[in-house]
Amino acid sequence: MRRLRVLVIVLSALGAQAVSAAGSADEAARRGRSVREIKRVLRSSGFFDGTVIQGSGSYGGAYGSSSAARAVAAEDDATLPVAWGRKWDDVSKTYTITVDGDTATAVVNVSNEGTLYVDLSDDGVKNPGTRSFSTKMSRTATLSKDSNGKWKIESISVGVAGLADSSAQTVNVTSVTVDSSLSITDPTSEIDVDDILEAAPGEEIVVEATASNSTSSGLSPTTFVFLHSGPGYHRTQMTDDGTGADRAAGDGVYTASFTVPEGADYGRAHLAVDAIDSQTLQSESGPDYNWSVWLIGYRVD
Ligand SMILES: [Ca+2]
Ligand SMILES: [Ca+2]
Repeated sequence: MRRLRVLVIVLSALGAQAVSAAGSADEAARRGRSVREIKRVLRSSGFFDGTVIQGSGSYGGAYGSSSAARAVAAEDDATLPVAWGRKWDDVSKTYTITVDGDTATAVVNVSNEGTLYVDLSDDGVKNPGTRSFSTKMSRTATLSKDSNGKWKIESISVGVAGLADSSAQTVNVTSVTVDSSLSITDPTSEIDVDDILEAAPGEEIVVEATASNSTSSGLSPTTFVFLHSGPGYHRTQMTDDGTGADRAAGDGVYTASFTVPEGADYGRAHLAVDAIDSQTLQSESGPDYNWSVWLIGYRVD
């Protein structure tokens, strides 16, 4: 009798274990479904699509002329090349998704291999020197599951890009203000999708940015700052000369504006603030590429 009772207890314990194993298998399957659904939501959102976050060949202009190329006035003056650009050759992207009940967080990391083209000879010939580089971009999002069981993006961070070897990077974007309304100083803090800037075709958007650079190049300026906007990521130099939309000369706030094109596709769009160490562009062969980018989404409607 006593032996039977022990056997019953053992069987009960085994039964409980089997139920628990089936439960965690269900739970694992549910999580797997959620992760697949979240990836799909991220990919179809327009905030993580291939062109934007991967940085395709068109990002930054594969080979665009500098409108502001100027004569060297002093030995330590940094000038822009006759033409320069970048091409991204190889890209890999990883999604890290953590599901906790009806909320989830996603970290999207992108690694890029690319080539920098710098042409210093004003000879009407495209004959740039080339340098290869390795860069990375990171972006986060928070999602929640609605009452219909569908995952939705609640908030999203700025995309932050820089060198794969961050110890070699001296330049950093430190703030971006869009249309005096959206101001970002911490690129890791997420913006509620309801607060994302909305713009209509034909509307002018003013972008102001600051950047830091710990370089010892001694060049002036230490950093060139560019704005990329619109389809094809048209590149415009941001200036700190007090003209146009720039409120004050020499205050470290670089400004540029762009007009949302008439006929622009409705939906998600991006602008990017792109800070490059000026020494990178003083030679066709070196030193190594040194840059920082913040990628900011907006909505055309
Ligand atoms: Ca040339
Ligand atoms: Ca300024």
